[in-house]
Amino acid sequence: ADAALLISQEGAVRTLSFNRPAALNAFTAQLLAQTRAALDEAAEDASVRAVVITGTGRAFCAGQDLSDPLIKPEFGADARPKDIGHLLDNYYIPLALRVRSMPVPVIAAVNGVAAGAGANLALGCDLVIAAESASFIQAFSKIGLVPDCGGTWLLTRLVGRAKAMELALLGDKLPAPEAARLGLIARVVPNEDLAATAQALATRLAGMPTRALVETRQAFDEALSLNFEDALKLEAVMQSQLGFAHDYLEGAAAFLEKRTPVFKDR
Ligand code: T3D
Repeated sequence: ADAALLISQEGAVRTLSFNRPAALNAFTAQLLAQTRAALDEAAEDASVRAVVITGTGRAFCAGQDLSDPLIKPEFGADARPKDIGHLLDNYYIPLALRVRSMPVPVIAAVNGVAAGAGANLALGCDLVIAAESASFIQAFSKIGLVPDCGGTWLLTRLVGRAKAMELALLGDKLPAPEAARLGLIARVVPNEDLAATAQALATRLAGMPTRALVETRQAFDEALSLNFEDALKLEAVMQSQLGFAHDYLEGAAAFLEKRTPVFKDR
């Protein structure tokens, strides 16, 4: 139970819990590496059809651990910018890309404060739900940095430039209910319901046609930089591939036969 990352599985749902509650689950290099390795493992494990990411204690994740001994000693007065780049190249970028390329849907169950890279890692997940008392803080500007872990890309697209700039420049705490109203996250639930809601949503997604869900994520991401006609063409390419897959045949047949489908593609 002393592990910085707890890993559990219930049915087809793998849950990863950041577990450094005394430091509000801030990311050390070790926790970042463990999270990425756990996602790699979940990606390779055919028994996993959905992943939930959450935190223990009163925080989801306070972002980079600003006292991480693995990183801090490397910060000489002149070397700091280069070393932050190193940290991003080696830990944050691969982790953010890993989340966004998982072969199964990823749900962030934001149980408490999510700051800096912790906030943006959550926002990069496929479905973000939060406890009523949770909050999101773009803490970067306060320590002289830009939003990272995808923040520049995600925030502007999720809430538009005006709100994105307000959140990023001021770095104020955004309560979860307000985040849901803005469309930054999908929904807010009572604190005591968060874990069960996340598990139920993940279980539901795990029973759905996984490939279609994952290609939907990919299509949405790609469509952001396509014109309408090219988006239509991309949909057609994906649809024609999915049309030959087991899950479409099963889904359509089950509908016509008025029975419950059993999906298995991944
Ligand atoms: O090198 C780089 O910086 C690269 C960049 C990477 C990306 C980033 O994520 S940059 C952003 C880093 N994160 C922050 O700046 C957030 C810092 N934390 C806070 O602003 C506050 O802790 C919160 C708003 C998140 C919560 O406030 P509050 O009042 O509820 O709790 P607290 O008392 O501040 O924190 C409780 C403990 O957690 C405290 O330790 P203590 O005094 O009880 O021993 C605090 O130091 C520790 N803690 C919280 N956040 C971090 C942290 N320790 C290390 N790093 C943290 N980020």
